[in-house]
Amino acid sequence: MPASPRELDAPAAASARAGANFALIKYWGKRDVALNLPDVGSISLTLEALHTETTVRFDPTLAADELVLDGEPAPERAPRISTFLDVVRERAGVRAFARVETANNFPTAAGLASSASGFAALTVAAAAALEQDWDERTLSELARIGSGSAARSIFGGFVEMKRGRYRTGSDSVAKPIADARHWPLQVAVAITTRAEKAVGSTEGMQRTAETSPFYRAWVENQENDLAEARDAIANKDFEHLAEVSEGSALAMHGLAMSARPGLLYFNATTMECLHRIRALRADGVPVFFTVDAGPQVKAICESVALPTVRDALRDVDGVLDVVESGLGPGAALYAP
Ligand code: 2P0
Repeated sequence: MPASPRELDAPAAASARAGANFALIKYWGKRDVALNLPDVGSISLTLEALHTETTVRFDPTLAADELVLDGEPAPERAPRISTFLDVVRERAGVRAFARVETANNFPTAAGLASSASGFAALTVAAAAALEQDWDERTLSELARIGSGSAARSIFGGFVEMKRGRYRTGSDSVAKPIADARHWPLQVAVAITTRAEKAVGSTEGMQRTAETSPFYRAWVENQENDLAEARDAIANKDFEHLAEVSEGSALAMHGLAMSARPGLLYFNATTMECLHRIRALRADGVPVFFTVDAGPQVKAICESVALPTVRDALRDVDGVLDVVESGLGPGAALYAP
């Protein structure tokens, strides 16, 4: 029997920062919905310029968990945070509600995966506030319960998320493959709309797994893509990484389109950007694309190509803005 939870005598707080990440080899589909266990592994880049800062304060006088997002109370998003904090409280053996203040330095609605950096920052901050000396593997496992992609933002640079085999999820964790200095790629994100996406990733993945006739083929092919991407990263083989990453992104979107009803995350500007990036690469510019569950386009390039890529994307009709970032570090505490 676990010991009964400890009451806090006084408030306990900590702050952490985590970079956003996006996958080159995509996560799409879960083998367990409650624990966010992925049906496929994934490989991602953690970003430097786009991050979330989160302060969590466990306070014995609070009657419920509270959430402040970008300076505004956000009670509609609090239940997801509360469910996650219940897991943290249970592991830490502590009973106290918390006030979570979290801010992104990029628009939450812009489709730049704020759940990944958000849950990674919250995990690291909550562990420190409750004086839990959890290792990075455990932090990654916990962050995954908040959001599948958050497991990856615990680490910096190039990161691989493991599918895992255990039903508990103890082996469904991320691990670093190479740090940002190994291959300092740059990213330019073309913002094509500021509207919230129509169907969130969680729902989109479920619909795909339940209704696409191609879902098993997607799962079976993933190990090949992961192995190719690992090799390309180890060898800094840009052309090879471009081919396997674009292939994974297009396969994910093709798969999502084959769900019933089909999921359409691209808009016309998204497609224009993809053609523009392919044309640049055909002209010898080292750049490739990826697209997540929304219409923004991420262009990944060698640093020498960044000005060319940025200007080309700005020039596409319908592109509202281009946000740039290098690769960044993993989630860490900071003094606010
Ligand atoms: C990825 N995405 O690998 C994929 C590709 C979006 C498209 O991980 O339900 O917000 O919380 O596990 O992590 C976004 O999915 O989904 C995502 P949940 P999450 O980056």
